[in-house]
Amino acid sequence: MAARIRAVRALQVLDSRGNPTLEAQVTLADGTAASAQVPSGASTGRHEARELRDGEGGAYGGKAVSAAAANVCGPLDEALRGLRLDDPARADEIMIGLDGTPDKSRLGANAILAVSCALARAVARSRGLPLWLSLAGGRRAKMPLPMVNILSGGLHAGRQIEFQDFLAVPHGFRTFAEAIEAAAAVRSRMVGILRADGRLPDGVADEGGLGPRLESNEQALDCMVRAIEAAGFEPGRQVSIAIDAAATHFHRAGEYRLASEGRTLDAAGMIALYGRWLDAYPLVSIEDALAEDDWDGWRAARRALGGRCELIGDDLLVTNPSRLERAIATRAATAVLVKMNQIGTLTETLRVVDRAEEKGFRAVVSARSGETEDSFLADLAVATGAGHIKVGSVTRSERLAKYNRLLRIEAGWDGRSPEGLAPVRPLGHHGCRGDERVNDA
Ligand code: 2PG
Ligand code: MG
Repeated sequence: MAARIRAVRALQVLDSRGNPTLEAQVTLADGTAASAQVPSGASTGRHEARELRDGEGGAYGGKAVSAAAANVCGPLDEALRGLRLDDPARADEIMIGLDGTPDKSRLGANAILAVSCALARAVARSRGLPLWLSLAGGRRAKMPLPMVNILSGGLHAGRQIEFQDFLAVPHGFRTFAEAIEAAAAVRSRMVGILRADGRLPDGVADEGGLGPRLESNEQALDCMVRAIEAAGFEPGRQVSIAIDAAATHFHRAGEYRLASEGRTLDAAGMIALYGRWLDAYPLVSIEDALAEDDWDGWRAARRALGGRCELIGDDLLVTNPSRLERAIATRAATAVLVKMNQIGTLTETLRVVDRAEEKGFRAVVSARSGETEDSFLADLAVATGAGHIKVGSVTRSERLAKYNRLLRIEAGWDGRSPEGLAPVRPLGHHGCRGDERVNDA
């Protein structure tokens, strides 16, 4: 018989930026207890669910989450206590209903998500299953391919360059362990290259990437190719490049301002720039190529580039079912970035991944720039068979918690192992043209 919820509580803990965040704990009637922590973004999208912070006058310069914690210990505990857990979505539905707002701003997406994840973990534990297997349900669990942050710019690295992430995609390997080893080799060669060029920054950026001062955004791509080669890999065949432009954050009044290069482009100019980069570099995906509400630009981008690389919507889609539907209907983007705290419950997150899969959109499970030691999303990526995971660089323990969890899953430490590493399709190399590969039916 399914267990019942005995109690729910929450605690204010700290994230990787030293800001307060929430940890929720769920105890079941059978005595099982489990907890989960929630992350927080810096380059957030306007349409994300709202995290509740105490605000001006509160502790931690207003960033405290004591009101969100109180919502867990008060109304959420009251609503969930005694609930029988035979339907995994029921608790999330109750919390969504109790909050009553479209963006979870009353009780806080941070409060609701912390409970949602802690509950999923408690259920898995009570069933004696590893989290990924319990989450998978009928889905085909698979090890994901890591997209590893090597160079950082934008809001994560003091805006040295505008583009936010330059990532290594180690797709030419048989296992997750080999893929991570390759990415670590590229990062370590990048340190050597930047040092030799006198550009090695003192610290690391928010996600453990290197945030050097460069002459242009394109120079970051040159450095990526050099580092991949220096690590002994063939660019495009073993290790390719992905970027997160996070273009919302340098978009003003309809224009994309590349201040570090002293120029401004419109959407067509940005698309032309990406087209040139796709000709010259082994680029397999571009995230937030354009701004979060530039739907016309996104449609044009997919027409022009959608057959050559993935176009991932992060700020554009914010893991939101209605925005994903709009992208499907209007043929904007080819993939969705999946961040649980953008929508605020596990159930809605899984719905987005399933719907994306159904419509031929790729899903990339992603961490936030402000993270914790919680490795929930490693299990989520495996459970959904999403194919890709993006959690930052291969340094800093809040990132390694996820990679190391994946290494343990792959090694069979849970007593069961998922299938192999999902192969990335480097679109430019497969002769796939235009929009053909995306199922628009
Ligand atoms: C992104 C994320 C992670 P943030 O833009 O994809 O890289 O950043 O959490 O700051 O939104
Ligand atoms: Mg992004």
